[in-house]
Amino acid sequence: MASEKEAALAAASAPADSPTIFDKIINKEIPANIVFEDEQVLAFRDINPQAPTHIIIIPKVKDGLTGLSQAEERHYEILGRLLHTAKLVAKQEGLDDGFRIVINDGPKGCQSVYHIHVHLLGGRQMNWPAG
Ligand code: IU
Repeated sequence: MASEKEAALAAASAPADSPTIFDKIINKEIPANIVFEDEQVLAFRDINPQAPTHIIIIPKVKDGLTGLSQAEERHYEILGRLLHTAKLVAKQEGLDDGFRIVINDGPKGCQSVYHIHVHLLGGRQMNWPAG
């Protein structure tokens, strides 16, 4: 199995709007533990959780947003919606003492799936600085 770094490098060279595994989750072609869904956004539990609560929040339409580094003015609404959804899900999950939001970008940011996503992590004490 490819290492996380190899997977990130392979994905980085993929065309901007190539489908990813997240499209299959959106289209319900593969199962995911979905915790929130509306017309624009989907949130599901990470298959490899790094905290007791680890949820991935994605836009249903990528619109070229493979990662945050590709953001344009037209993405303002969806970027805000992703963060606002993270807050709603944090509340839903009972993360009342705090949580962490992470957006990995590019190979050096350890991004492995090139469909923009927000990580919501909580349920334990976080450390700083992040690794
Ligand atoms: P990253 O920021 O691109 O590294 O995050 C991708 C995340 O998606 C990572 O935490 C994976 O565990 C997670 N994930 C998932 O939840 N379900 C999947 O089918 C796949 C990855 I592939």
